[in-house]
Amino acid sequence: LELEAELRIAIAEGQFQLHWQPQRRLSDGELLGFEALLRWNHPTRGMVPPDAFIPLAEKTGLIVPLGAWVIRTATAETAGWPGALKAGVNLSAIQLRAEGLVETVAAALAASGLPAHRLELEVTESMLVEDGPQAARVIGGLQALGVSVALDDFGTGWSSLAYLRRFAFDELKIDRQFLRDLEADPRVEAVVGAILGMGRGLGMRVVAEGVETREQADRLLALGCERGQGWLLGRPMPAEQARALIAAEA
Ligand code: G
Ligand code: G
Ligand code: MN
Ligand code: NA
Repeated sequence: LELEAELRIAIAEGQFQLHWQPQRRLSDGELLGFEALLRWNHPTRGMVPPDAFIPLAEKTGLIVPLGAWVIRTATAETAGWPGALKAGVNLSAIQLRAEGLVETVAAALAASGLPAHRLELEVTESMLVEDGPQAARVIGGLQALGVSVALDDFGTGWSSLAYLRRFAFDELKIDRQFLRDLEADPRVEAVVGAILGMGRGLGMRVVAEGVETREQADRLLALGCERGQGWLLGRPMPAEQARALIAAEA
């Protein structure tokens, strides 16, 4: 079968699942929330990573129903989590462009009972480049529901600063490529320090992605970065495991 046909079957038959990766406070490891990462549990190919099917799902428009499934499932799986734990969900540019995203999110919040402020939708710069005014309307509509919006993969695009001016993001996620060279290269440290300063000035939370070592976490803390996500802090895991982790750390 062609991958596209398989993708249609997979959506109809529910072959997808979400894995949840922890986000933590760097100073003491306190859990702050989790990001949902989509997985395709294929009957013969095994676990297919998103990079292998999201581009095709975008090209065929299947990302719209698939993305709606992600939003419904993410809100349903996290509604019972305690306290202020956040649930992060990645959006595709195609979802932002399609009709009905705000309605889909509102309906998922209502059906699950998840308070809007605990849902955080992650967008990337490239979405804003292609669809400026439409993106601004949709992001505004989402924030009007009480949902937070994060700018993901920050620092990898071209014109980040214009977007920071135009959109009131709640959170910036520093792309993991910066973490790799953080200790070795003082220029990287200066850039990360500057991103943190902008975040503070604009009242945005800043999260470092791809934190793999204690040394990186300590470096980030010294620069004033309070939040992180990455293998040091937790691998992506199924919802039941995330629930157990939350219970164990409560
Ligand atoms: O673990 P990782 O391989 O899961 O993710 C690879 C890429 O796929 C990342 O860029 C991530 O943002 C993206 N991704 C993961 N889950 C989703 C999703 O539900 N929707 C969209 N649009 N992208 C996702
Ligand atoms: O684009 P986005 O930030 O949504 O992508 C998240 C991606 O980063 C996923 O593929 C996830 O599996 C991966 N990831 C999460 N933590 C780490 C880490 O510490 N190191 C590396 N190399 N990848 C990570
Ligand atoms: Mn993300
Ligand atoms: Na990222």
